[in-house]
Amino acid sequence: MKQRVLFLGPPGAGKGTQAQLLAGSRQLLHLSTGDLLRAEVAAGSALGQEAAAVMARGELVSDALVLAIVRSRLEQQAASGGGGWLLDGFPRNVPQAEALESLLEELGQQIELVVLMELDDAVLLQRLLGRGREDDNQEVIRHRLEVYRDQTAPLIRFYGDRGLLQPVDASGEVESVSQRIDALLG
Ligand code: B4P
Repeated sequence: MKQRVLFLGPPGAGKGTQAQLLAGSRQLLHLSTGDLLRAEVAAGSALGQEAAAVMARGELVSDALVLAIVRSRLEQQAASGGGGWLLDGFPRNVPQAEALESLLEELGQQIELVVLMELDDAVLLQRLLGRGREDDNQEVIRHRLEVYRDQTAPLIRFYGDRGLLQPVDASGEVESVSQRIDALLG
């Protein structure tokens, strides 16, 4: 069974929804940089204050900040005996992906699968408007989609070249998408 997995895909593809389900059923550590950043914002920490305005504009928070969060969680897990993990929403650009490679090399770990969740823009927009989070208004969503195309989509090639990428149709019921992803983990 593959147990070191990344979830890649545009905003609203359902990365968070599916990662949570899969992490629960396979007992993997679920690391969502989006959730971790929102928790910092809610706590009013210095880190959260730095992230809040950037997130509200639909842009990417600084690599250094996000990397520090991921590093501390993965190191913590490795120190407490290791185990599988599921990274949701990270990496989001090539520098983050390169930094993750170095970190995993330090930890003696490897990515086993990258799930690419694919969905039409019209459905993404519909789902995000339905969710109604603070950064889910038309204008910000459009900007997040542009940021995805410019900065995150190059990771499709990055992981494709490494033979790790598996595209998944992210349309339809949550349960159907979940079954498609589950089959990829073996
Ligand atoms: P994220 O928290 O990662 O959120 P997302 O990409 O918008 O959504 P996701 O794809 O997880 O969709 P979800 O399951 O919630 O990012 C938010 C912000 O955080 C970024 O814009 C950025 O500023 C910052 N950030 C995060 N990581 C970063 C990083 N590494 N570097 C820099 N900045 C970073 O699903 C969306 C909606 O669809 C939900 O309402 C859900 O219920 C619904 N849904 C899901 N599956 C469905 C289905 N099959 N059918 C119908 N509805 C469905």
